[in-house]
Amino acid sequence: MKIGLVSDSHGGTGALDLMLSRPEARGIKLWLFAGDVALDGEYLDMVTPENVEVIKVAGNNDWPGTSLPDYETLDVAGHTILLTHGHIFGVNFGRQKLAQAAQDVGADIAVYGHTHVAEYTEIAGITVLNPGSVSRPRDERAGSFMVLDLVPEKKPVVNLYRL
Ligand SMILES: [Mn+2]
Repeated sequence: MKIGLVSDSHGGTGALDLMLSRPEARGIKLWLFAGDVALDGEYLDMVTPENVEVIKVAGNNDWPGTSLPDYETLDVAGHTILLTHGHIFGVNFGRQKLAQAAQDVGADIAVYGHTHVAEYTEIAGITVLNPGSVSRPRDERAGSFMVLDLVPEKKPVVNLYRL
């Protein structure tokens, strides 16, 4: 199953439109939006077809006007994903706490945002993913998103795309 990962659009809904226009984004039925800002997650939900699900969590810039959770744990295609913005796990200072939190909820994949820097790494057996910021990247000039391909019993396949 292909899952889109996107984060930190910060009002840049044009970047979300650009992302959705990309061939790599076609056919994705589940988007995970890792926060900042929540309204863009609602926009993504609005501009995708009805059978496309968007799951979103709160970012640090989504406080206090949101009822979104700080994290979600999802069982998808034989894998368990912890989705969170990451600020509550101090991701600017390392991803160990995040990996530990994933382990604590029985997740094998952690998806976060907040740093605006794309990352694909493994910490203590946890696949740790940051799709970067789709509209305000701090690693390269072009915004980014990821597509995660999940098959039960297999290692996740991860692709990063630049707009
Ligand atoms: Mn943030």
